[in-house]
Amino acid sequence: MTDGFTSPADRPASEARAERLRDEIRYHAQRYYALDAPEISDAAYDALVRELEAIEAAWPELVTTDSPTQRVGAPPSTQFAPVQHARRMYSLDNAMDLGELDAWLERVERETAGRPCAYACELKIDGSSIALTYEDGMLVRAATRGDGTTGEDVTINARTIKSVPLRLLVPPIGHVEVRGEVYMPKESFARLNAEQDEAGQPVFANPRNAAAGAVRQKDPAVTASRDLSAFMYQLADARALGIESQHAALMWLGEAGFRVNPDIKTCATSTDVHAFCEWALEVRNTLPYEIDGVVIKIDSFALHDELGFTAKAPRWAVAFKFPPEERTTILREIRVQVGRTGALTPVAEFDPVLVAGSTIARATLHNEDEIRRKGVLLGDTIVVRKAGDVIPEVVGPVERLRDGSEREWRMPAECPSCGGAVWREEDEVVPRCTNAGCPAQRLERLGHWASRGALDIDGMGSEIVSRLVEGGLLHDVADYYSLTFEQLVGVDLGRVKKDGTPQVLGETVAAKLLKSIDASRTRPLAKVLFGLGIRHVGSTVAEALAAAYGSLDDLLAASEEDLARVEQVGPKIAESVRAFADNPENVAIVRRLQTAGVSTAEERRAPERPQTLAGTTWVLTGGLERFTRDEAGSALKALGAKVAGSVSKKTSFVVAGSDAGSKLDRALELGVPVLTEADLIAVLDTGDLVSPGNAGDTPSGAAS
Ligand code: 3BA
Repeated sequence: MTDGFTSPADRPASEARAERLRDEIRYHAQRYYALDAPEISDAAYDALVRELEAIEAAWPELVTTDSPTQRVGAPPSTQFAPVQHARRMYSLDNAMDLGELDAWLERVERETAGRPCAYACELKIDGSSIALTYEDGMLVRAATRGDGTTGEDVTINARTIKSVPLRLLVPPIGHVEVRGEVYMPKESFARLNAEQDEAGQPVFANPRNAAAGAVRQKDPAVTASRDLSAFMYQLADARALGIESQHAALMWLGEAGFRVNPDIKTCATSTDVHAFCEWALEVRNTLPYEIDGVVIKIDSFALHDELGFTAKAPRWAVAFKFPPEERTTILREIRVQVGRTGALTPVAEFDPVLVAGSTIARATLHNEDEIRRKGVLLGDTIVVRKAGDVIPEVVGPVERLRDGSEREWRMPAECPSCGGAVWREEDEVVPRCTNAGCPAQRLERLGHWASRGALDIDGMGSEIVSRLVEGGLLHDVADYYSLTFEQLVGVDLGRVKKDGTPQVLGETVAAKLLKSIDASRTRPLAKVLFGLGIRHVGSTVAEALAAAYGSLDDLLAASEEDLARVEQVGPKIAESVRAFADNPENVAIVRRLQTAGVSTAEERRAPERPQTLAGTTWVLTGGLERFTRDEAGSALKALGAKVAGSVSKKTSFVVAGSDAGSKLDRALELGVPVLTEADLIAVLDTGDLVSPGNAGDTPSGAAS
């Protein structure tokens, strides 16, 4: 022990320290597990737990039953049904550096002395553990880890994850349980957080919290929209299937249809294990998902039995944890950005630093409260990192490095773009510029309309948009649709060419832009809705509203109460949509968009016809006059019929056109009713099997 609390004389100090640590850990565990809103880094949290563990190891009598060390994981919530794990889901012991890893490797080598011992090395995916149960090859249950003994039944949500097979690709075998990690790819994490920020919702600290949150959604549709994936790495009861090693278990999982991380390696020596860890550290930033270490497992299951478990974790596995990538830099400036809804967002600008694979120089500070909470001052040395390896984030100041020249930052009282009044509503954390004509807001609104997630006007980047605004060609989003070739050609791009002449928009680019603008006329309603930039209407809410109303006109006519009844739409969103619809300027823009041919209604699919022909099988033969055989086949299928290529005893009807050959002969031979094209048309028109003319009789079981 190195913490100084182990000598007998220190017992009272240790006890007091342990008590404080427990309180602190409990507090942060709640922030982390229950609220998905951690206040300290995972590394700092781990450090607190380890310090407490060290004290408790030295003073076993100080261990209390309610100590956070006495249980692993989160308390099960009441929202999902509890699931008792058939076999406990252990946790992993951590090796925080190469020294601790070596200590583990040495112990293992000692305990397995004389026998060949290989190590199965895997990347440690930063996600949320899941256990999947299959009965006779079918997925019957998905459970979170919970406290390792009892998890939560999240089956309906897990079923939305495409890499979770709903049935196994191997021949059905009674009962199979597999375990692994559900995660959110870095890119999806960044997108989700951008959306959360946009909607004024708290952002997720890392992809693990985002994945855990997504798996525990009340509405599986929300889970489905979060783009989760899963890697499986454990097969419970593998040995009942004759599988004797981790490596073989992973192969089996792959064959059974699970996603298995390809970057696995079986290492013969501790040198090889080291090399794998170094390699993982190197590729870490190039992977599309977040990893926070390497898991090293003894390959042979026979050796697992020998080594067994501690109270919390297997002795035959260890997690080598990567050090968090944090860097220090100097905070030079806090600039205020004006969003398209007028929201003023402070953005930290600091000396560029290389973190997790790329150089960052700015990070959003979200709002003034956040700056106070973090306690950063202008000129501070700050610790920065990337949340989930993606999003630049200011962790906090290094207060000891202050020299007194640092200054506190205040939100300006006027909009930095237009000088307009700034107003902060009581229940909001962000102040807003209240000037609807604010040029910064207008620019953002116009750029948003053209952006990928909205109307996706290819080539219409923020640069060109601002030039068009400056040139007086664009005021609002409807103006995009009246732009002409003559107006676009020659627009000053604000740059000079090598020869010193100003660069202007050329004919090719102008033509391309007009084509892109034209293509944007037929985007789905949800994109239009999102593009309008109604407050609190992010892309997910836009999808829900589009699905519920089908047209912009119906949506804008809806009452607040009616709107609030839509799934995922609360009173705040309903109020905001209503306020948008009540503003005549907005209505005028919508009308102009419609006049310009922008589609504001969902293409209504023809309502599905009743499946009156379900259970019947049809064969079409010979030439038809009114349609091709394919068309006739599709029409039959639309009523639930099956269409086959050859006549058998199972055929319900044969439709014989002109020059029908052997299929007709076979039908007559088997006594299958034969219909004419006229009969077929009658069936398709009515959806019913009306007395088929020359067939004479209607087979039993067919609808009349
Ligand atoms: N392997 C996480 N536990 C893991 C089976 C043991 C294990 C993990 C692992 C216990 C990863 C603890 C939760 C748990 C299944 C218990 C991995 C990863 N192996 N590759 C050794 O990639 N995050 N986590 N999961 N049982």
